[in-house]
Amino acid sequence: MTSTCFTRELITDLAAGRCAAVRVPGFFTPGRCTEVREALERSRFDVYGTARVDPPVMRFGIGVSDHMSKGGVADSYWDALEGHHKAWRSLGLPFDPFRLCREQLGARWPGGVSVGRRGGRELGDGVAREPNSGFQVHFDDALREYSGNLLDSALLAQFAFNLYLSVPPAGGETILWRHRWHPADEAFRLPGSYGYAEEVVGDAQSIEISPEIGEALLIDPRNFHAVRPSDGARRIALGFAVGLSDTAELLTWA
Ligand SMILES: O=C(O)CCC(=O)C(=O)O
Ligand SMILES: [Fe+2]
Repeated sequence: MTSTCFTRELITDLAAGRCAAVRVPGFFTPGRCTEVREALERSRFDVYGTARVDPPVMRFGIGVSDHMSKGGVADSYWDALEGHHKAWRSLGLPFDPFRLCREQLGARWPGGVSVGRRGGRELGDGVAREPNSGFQVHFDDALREYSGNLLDSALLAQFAFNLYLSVPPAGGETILWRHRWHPADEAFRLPGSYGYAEEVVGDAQSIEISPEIGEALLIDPRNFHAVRPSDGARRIALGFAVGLSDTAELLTWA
């Protein structure tokens, strides 16, 4: 679905599985994209843990997936979060891009949107990710990845939000399959990786999205998805996970 904004109806349809993805072109103006992109391009990116994430994916800011421990969140995450906020502040942007994303995402959602909490503490608000060599076929599901609730609230549905700041002239497509995790899929798991061999999706129906600069994409990441390698330019997106809580709030984390 392509829309001029995230409506209550589209978010509901995505949560209910009635549509696979919501695209909002022009979510950020070209000027805003350039401002954030140029600041990021001047900055040093880190890399996701390379044992789990191969080919490597660069990131600016932290993600909870690097700090999972025994089905929970390691103390190292909370320590790293301070550095994360410092790094984003050091970009000197005149606006907070993740706040802006949240505000625009939740503008028509009656329950509002805020950064999720765990044990009363706010989680990370988002991360800039650069999967120039692509993302393996994978799914994201906090209910499977963590024992108990990741957030202080129970979740009814989950989304992945991406806002594209830089896209390559070729490659970099996001592919989404109509296939959700099933125990038999573990036979296709790449050893030690977050990803699966592409055969896992079999002949499932798929859609291919070539994101545009300034576009926001909201998907249900429990459907298997992948990003193809980029050719010719960096592929940089702001991203965070979104949960729909049992109190009908949208809660974000990274
Ligand atoms: O970069 C994208 O288009 C999707 C990345 C992804 O795997 C996610 O947001 O869960
Ligand atoms: Fe994902």
